[in-house]
Amino acid sequence: MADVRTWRIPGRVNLIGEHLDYSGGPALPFAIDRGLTLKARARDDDTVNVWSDGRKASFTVGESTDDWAALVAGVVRAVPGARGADLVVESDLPVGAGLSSSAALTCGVASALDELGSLGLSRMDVAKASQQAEHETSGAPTGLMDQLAVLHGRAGHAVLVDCATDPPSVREVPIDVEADGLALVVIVTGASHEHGTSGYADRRRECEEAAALLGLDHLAEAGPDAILRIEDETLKARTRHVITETARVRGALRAVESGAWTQLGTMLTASHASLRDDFQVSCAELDVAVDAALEAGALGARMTGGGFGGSAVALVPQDRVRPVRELVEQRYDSVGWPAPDIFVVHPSDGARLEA
Ligand code: GAF
Repeated sequence: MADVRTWRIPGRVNLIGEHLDYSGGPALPFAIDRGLTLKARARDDDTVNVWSDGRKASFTVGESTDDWAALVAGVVRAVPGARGADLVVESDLPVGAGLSSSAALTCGVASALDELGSLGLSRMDVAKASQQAEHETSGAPTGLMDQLAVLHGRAGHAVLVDCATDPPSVREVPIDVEADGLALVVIVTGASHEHGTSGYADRRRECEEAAALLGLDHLAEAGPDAILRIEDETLKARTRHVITETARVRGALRAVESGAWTQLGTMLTASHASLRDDFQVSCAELDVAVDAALEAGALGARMTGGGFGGSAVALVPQDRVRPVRELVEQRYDSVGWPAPDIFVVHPSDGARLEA
């Protein structure tokens, strides 16, 4: 019987730099202390068995499926040389919460297939196979930020992912909000979030259209004057988000590096306003969570991830975490929404082989 290898793959929170990866811009995500455990064992045939949440799916290497394991089958197809395997997935990461449960699953499966078959893939190869599986399975033309955060995360660090180059560059950035009495709080709104059917693809198309009008390969290359050169109000607003968000990431990076938390908070909140008003990817549940967190004492708060539901992140003095939780819950309750899941996260290690 082949050895069982155990992988731990985290989810991620994006601190700032939203909807920039596919436009050639920067993002500053970090891996979190919630994620997936994947147990993997090589088989000597071409069958892949997957167990998760009390369910089992089986398929042959190269096959597509349309059941819950479709994403796993997509990864097996995207990893050249993949062989049969038994895979058991356990998760403490809420699914569909904008915390990259899909990237954790796809990167975990690709990493396991690589290791079981001694395929010699780099982390960038794993990230790209994972992205390909996501594109083919969900139809959402996502960027590479999530995969790179999940793979390159490191405890006590954020991951600066700069998509100005292909492949993107990745740099670890130390971050320690707790030393200064602060916490990073995630609010899982419970509002549904599905990039395959949301406006994600529309936003990407709009950014590409704006870049083409400006004669650029990628919209994040645009200078401030670009807004004056676009007449269409929608494309102008999308461009304004990309330009201002790119500048905010640069500012946030300086704030993180110097521990200027009040400034960081201001940039997080400005990022939310831009995503809500210019990029139009927020929703009522996210806006209520952000407003309540700020009202209860957060230094800053914003939606995180692709939006249209999912989660918000707030930078909160430790003695205000409870008031933030109570006010968000109260606001949700007052409009009849289910209670959100609210928890503190810590920048954590990326995907790793545990045993
Ligand atoms: C989703 C995508 F998967 C990422 O690539 C990124 O575009 C993000 O939305 C928005 O910043 O998580």
